[in-house]
Amino acid sequence: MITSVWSPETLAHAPEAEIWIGLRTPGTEVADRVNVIKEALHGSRLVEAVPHDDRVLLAVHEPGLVDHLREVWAEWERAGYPKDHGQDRVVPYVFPTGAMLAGMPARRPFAVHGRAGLYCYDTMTLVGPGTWRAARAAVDAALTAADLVAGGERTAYALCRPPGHHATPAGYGGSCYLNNAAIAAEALRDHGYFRVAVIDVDAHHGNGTQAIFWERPDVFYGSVHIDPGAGWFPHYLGFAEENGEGFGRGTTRNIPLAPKSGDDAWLTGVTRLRDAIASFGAEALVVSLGVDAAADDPESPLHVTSSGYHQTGAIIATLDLPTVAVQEGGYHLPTLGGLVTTTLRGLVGL
Ligand code: SP5
Ligand code: ZN
Repeated sequence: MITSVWSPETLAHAPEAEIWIGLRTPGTEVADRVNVIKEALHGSRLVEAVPHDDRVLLAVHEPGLVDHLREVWAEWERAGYPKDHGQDRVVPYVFPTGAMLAGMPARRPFAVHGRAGLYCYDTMTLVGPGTWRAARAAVDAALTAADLVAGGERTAYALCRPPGHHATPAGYGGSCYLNNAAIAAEALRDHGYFRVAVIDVDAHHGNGTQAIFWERPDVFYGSVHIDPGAGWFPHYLGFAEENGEGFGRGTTRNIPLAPKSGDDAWLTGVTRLRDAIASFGAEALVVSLGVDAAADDPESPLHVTSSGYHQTGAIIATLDLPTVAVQEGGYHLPTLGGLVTTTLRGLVGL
């Protein structure tokens, strides 16, 4: 029904924990997510990601972030934090935000535990031995799916993990390291699609994707998500007033929903985004496909049903555009695979 792209390397990232309000809590973004989605895709064509160079990756992210993610775990281990302190993941304790710097220039910290906060904006998103390999393989999956669509396939799905939509030009957080969806959008631009849209149906606002395309007139970003103003991640961004700036004014659209919203409000939101993308005149589409707005999902209070996800796909399909779907969130392992495949079926008219 659809070609899906995955990589065994995406299993290498094992965050094990999320530090939330200082507490070590079990990680929700687990490697088994890949296995259950892959199982649910049985019967459809599944190909392995093709390695790509860093060109499109570096069009989206600052080289400092990319170098940091590539190196920091090895530096952490070499400096002895696992052996001497019992901390086997990179966890920052100081963040060089405006609150600290007050506009003054920051020095590059000598200590790795100082440097750990340089590109990281929360304590939830740990870096371990397999993090870089998995995040980089997810980028290859997104790029391979974009290649398939540019090569004539109408729809391709990238089983990316770790997810990406919270990763900003120079920052990681929200269980995301590299922004797979933004990289797919940039790749489609590169392949000659003049105007590209990202429709983000993950339960959370994709602050990273929004940041990357904030001033871009050629890439539309639209998201329906749990209202950050009701107390949900990413807390600081994702409000209806955010519409882009500069040349990008009007090419960002946010539809925050109240906790406990179900299919009706959700599908109205998806339809509004569909209409906005049609008026924008997109020639190709990226779907940031999180399924964590489902009722059973532990990470959001939204109540979208399986039928709601099928309809989500079907509404997006009425845009009739070459489409790359990129996996984002979705954390309830027993239903995750079915929610993803039902959305994909809606997307291809099945
Ligand atoms: C890609 C994606 O869906 N990222 C989700 C990021 C939201 N995580 C915020 C978690 C807030 C605290 N959750 C409490 C449970 C602690 N394990
Ligand atoms: Zn999410």
